[in-house]
Amino acid sequence: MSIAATFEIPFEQFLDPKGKPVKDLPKWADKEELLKLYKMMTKVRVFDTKAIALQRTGKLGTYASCLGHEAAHVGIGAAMIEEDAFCPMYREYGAQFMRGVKMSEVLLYWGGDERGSNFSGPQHDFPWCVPIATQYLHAAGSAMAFKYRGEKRAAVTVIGDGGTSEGDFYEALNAAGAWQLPFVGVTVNNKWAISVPLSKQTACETLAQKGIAAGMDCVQVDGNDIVAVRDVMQNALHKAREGKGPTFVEMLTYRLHDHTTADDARRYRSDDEVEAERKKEPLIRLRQYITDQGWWDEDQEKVLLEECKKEVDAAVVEYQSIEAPGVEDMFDYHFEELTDPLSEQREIAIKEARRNG
Ligand SMILES: Cc1ncc(C[n+]2csc(CCOP(=O)(O)OP(=O)(O)O)c2C)c(N)n1
Repeated sequence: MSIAATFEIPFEQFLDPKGKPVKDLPKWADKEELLKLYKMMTKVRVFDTKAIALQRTGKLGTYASCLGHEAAHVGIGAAMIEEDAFCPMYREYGAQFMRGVKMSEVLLYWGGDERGSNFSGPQHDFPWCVPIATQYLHAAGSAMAFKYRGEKRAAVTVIGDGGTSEGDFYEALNAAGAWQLPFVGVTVNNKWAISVPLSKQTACETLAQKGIAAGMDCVQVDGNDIVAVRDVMQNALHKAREGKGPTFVEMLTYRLHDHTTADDARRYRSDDEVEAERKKEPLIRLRQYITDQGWWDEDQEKVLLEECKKEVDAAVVEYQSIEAPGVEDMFDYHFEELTDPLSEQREIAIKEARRNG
């Protein structure tokens, strides 16, 4: 038997877990840029910690933490341009803050108010997508529209490792590959899909290789190394906007918090595993690198944490001061026209809401 085809999956990393460069950093990774990325990752972490505290004290419905994913998310956002479209799942706040989504909007959404998805910043981005994998189809569809209209824009979407087992995921990749769409699909491989470990999810050696079957360039990246994430994303996006086809990117990272605040990961993950992964988390290594360069010190760190805390606290005040939507919204935004029984129910709901204050 001869070989019909062979494939390789490249792996990209610039900073090792201790913040030491494994090769020369790309030109764009200068002091100004790396400090900007570090500050944003820190802001995301402070926000995440506060959001969990809000949920624990009954001020948010539930919340999906992004602890440990800061480099993956901020790196994605940093590589995108305004004209691109982002189709997120439900925990990519770092990418969204980079694109102008407000912290108070994220809080509003997890507080159970759909108006949080009406972003004041990016008007072309999609709302959070909790049904796993459907966002991949939204991105493929958007990318198809960009190509059809001859626009130099790309659609970016994110899915978890578990999500790559879904049919929608494969269908979107197939369409993006077959039609050579300006599409960049990311899988943030955090090793767990709630309680299902990667080893039970797939027999694939890498998730990146799932894109090979769709005929697209595939790459695996150290998702805790923001330099690698941003660089790979920048290249993939440039290629997409130039009409040179889609890319599928696997980012290796780890979910350091529970899946959401409704879950207790201690029931299925060992403390040893989590502690080993904590040592590789993204903020430690970038802080070490910028400190080694003489660009960062403890005093700057203290000032930054104070600034982030203030900004997050202000967002919480803003979130808490937004008046709850009227009960009529659930009728007005679901139906073009109300049938008689629904109109009646709408009136009853309004009266009841008034009566209960
Ligand atoms: C279509 C669909 N099936 C099941 C669920 C329930 N569900 C919510 S999150 C989740 C696991 C997702 O894991 P993964 O894709 O690895 O992403 P992660 O949350 O770990 O980042 C599941 C099964 C859902 N939201 N949508």
